[in-house]
Amino acid sequence: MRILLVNPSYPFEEFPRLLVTLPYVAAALRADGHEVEILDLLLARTTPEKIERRMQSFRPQLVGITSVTLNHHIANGIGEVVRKCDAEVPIVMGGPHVSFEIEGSFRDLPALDYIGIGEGEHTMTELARALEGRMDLRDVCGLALRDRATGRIERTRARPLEDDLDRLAPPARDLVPLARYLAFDSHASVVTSRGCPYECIFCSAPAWTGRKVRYRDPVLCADEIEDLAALGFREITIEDDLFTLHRKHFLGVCGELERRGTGIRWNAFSRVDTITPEVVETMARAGCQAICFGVESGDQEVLDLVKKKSSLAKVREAMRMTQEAGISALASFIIGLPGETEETLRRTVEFAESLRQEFGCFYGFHILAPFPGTELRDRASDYGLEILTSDWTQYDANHVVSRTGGADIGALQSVSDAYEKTIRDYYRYQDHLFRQGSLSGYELQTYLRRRRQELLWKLLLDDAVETFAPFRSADPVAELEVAVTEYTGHDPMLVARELLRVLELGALAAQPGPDGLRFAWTE
Ligand code: B12
Ligand code: SF4
Repeated sequence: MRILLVNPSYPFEEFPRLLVTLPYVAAALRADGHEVEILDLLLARTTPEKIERRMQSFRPQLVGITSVTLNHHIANGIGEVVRKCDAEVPIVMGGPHVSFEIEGSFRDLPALDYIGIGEGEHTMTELARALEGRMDLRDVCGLALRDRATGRIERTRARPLEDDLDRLAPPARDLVPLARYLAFDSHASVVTSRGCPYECIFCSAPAWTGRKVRYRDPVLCADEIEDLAALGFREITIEDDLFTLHRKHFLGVCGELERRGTGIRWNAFSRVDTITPEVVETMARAGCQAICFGVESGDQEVLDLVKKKSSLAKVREAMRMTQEAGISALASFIIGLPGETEETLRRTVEFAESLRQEFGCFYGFHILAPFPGTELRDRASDYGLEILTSDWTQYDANHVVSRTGGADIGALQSVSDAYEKTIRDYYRYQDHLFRQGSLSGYELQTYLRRRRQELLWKLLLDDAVETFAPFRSADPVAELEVAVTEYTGHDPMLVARELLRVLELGALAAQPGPDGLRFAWTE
């Protein structure tokens, strides 16, 4: 059967990476004999025309759409366009948001027929089989289905988590517009394990990827990373909930990477209490350049209340060890957690700043969003938390959507705003250093990446290149450079260099027409 999988755009607070989400689902479907296409709109603006075009050219017999809470409204818009194009085609959604918000998701999108709850590889394959009449729909595990005639919603038996991750077909990255990701200098995601045994109340991991952790063969993980390096990706993000959890697995992956000497740089998520000098030194030798730690709060009582099971002393220790190993540490904080007061907020800001001053680590603040699937959302009142809205567009971790008794909304928002301002000031300072020629090493590399991404982002999100008048001169690329410079206001040298790069990569291609040459991003 012909199956179209769609990845909606993301409201860009953070820069996008090449995800494995739909490539895993697509690989499983392909291995079962289906013809699969992915319409990946992550590095694009989602417009009805793009969806209509693909619906017409591919004529799918099943459409699957992924989303997280933040881009769920965009996924709904895609579902509506799909339904307008084809009144019959079954539509299924999956991902962490819809899995925990079944009734609401059906309500928000009348065109929705199915929800794949939890891991999608087997559920989607069985759903396709059932739609082909090869098995009974009600035997497909992990499915919520709505009867079109009666509107009744039913759930089938739960889908067990896949125990043997090595059984899964490797992610079908060939189905996504790789050239765009390379043009964008994106990180490529790799998942070496699924699950986390901890039970932090603000996190959906325990209910989502499960408390029993499942590991892939380290050799296969290193193969995948090597393949990505060969494709031209310069940085990998290991997306595991907690990469440094299991010593044998973690040493296995790092050992393979070190032995192969791929030279590829990567980063990962960790907990401070899993860090030892041996751990960070091993990671550094294997190419790790940054570790993101969920520190969450600078107040021990808040940490205890949210079941983080860590201590401020351990945070300091981990930051020191990471710095000594030559790895950048990023401390991630959540403000507005249960127990938050203006005093704990002040302590958190001071603690974050002390980590920067003492250990040179970066830090980031996010405002608490009590996501579906978290203990905190399910038992909000037990934790003294008032949820102010379920408008999912506000769940971007930059808006106040809940409140504790002790800290008012203005106090939370002002910490977040002050942090945003610090980042903007830092960017301006970097611009100044760059103009003076005093940036070097990793700082220069990240600066250039940011400039490049700002430029490309403007072009991609506005669909700008496609709207330029056709070029008729003997040197259309030079004409394009002038048009892009005028449109974006970016430095002409940067524009010339970047356009050349994206044209060489094939991410942008020239299309001759009757009235001249036009350029367009390839899908
Ligand atoms: C990569 C990632 C990101 C990326 C991209 C997110 C995206 N998808 O667009 C970035 C860095 C942008 C990001 C940001 C955030 N993220 Co994030 N992120 C992840 C992460 C680490 C990995 C995702 C992944 O690749 N997983 C591996 C693949 C195999 O699993 P999967 O994506 O879930 O896909 C499977 C199933 O969902 C299902 N499925 C998915 N789609 C479909 C479709 C169909 C049709 C079917 C049938 C099945 C199906 O099948 C897939 C294969 O099994 C997950 C944690 C995790 N371990 O999953 C969190 C996670 C998705 N993020 C989360 C959160 C909370 C955030 C932040 C809000 C965190 C924060 N406070 O900063 C921010 C947003 C900040 C902002 N202001 O924008 C939550 C999601 C909560 C939610 N309900 O949306 C997660 C689950 C982490 C957690 N445990 O809490 N994140
Ligand atoms: S915050 Fe980190 S340690 Fe806590 S449950 Fe989520 S993934 Fe696990």
